[in-house]
Amino acid sequence: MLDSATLDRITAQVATAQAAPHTMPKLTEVYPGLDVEDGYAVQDRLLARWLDEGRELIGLKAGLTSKAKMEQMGVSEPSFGILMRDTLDPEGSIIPTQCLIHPRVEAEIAFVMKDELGGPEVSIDQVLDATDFVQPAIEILDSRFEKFKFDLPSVIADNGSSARFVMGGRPRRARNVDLRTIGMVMELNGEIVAMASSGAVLGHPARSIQMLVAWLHGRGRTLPAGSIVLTGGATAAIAVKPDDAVIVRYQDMGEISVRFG
Ligand code: OOG
Repeated sequence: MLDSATLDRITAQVATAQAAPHTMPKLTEVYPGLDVEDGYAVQDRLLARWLDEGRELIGLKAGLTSKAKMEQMGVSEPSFGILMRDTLDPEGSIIPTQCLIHPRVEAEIAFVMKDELGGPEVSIDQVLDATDFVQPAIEILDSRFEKFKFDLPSVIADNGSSARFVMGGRPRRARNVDLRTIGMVMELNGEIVAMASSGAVLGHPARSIQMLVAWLHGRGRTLPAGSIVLTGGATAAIAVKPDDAVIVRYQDMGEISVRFG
């Protein structure tokens, strides 16, 4: 584990790279000792800092949960991150790209929790029982690392490349749709660029929540009622630039769109 002063220094560096977006070298190149736990220690410090600034925690994200994403990024384990309320944009928003470095979009299924969930081993049934509704989401990722290249400890310290996210489409009760087989088709400027089934995320996107809850438990925490959870991109992420229009059509869950300005 890196010492506390080093973790503080890395936190300040990441916070600045996110607030006035610019790239930085991969953290493990500069701090070869940085491991996954250090990455999460940086995330904890980022959260404390953002809460101090009056920002609000609205949920959590799981990332690198599908084969497509793991292969694209060369990372073989999921990561978890935090979602702040001011990074949520309404459906149909125009997202300014001047506030982003090299944005990418991905289609996800979001869960909104009605009950607190905790413990070392919750079942899929317990996840579904604790869920208020599931809803289409587009996550806009923006790695603060050069060329979007990182390893697991570095991307965790960068809060899983989180930049913005949009929720929309048709919210459904989790038990009223078959979450293993929801088709998702992403179009960029009218052309299909990616498609997947929701089962691409660990066989069932509720597994992301299972893993998240187990991970939280290991840190003495639970998933609070009311949390939004992004379960991870089902397809590889697609790069976007100004004037791009993205729409994702979900089977039985409507569609969601976003534009870039
Ligand atoms: C890391 C974050 C991945 C997802 O849904 O897989 C992620 C990245 O690919 O930049 O959030």
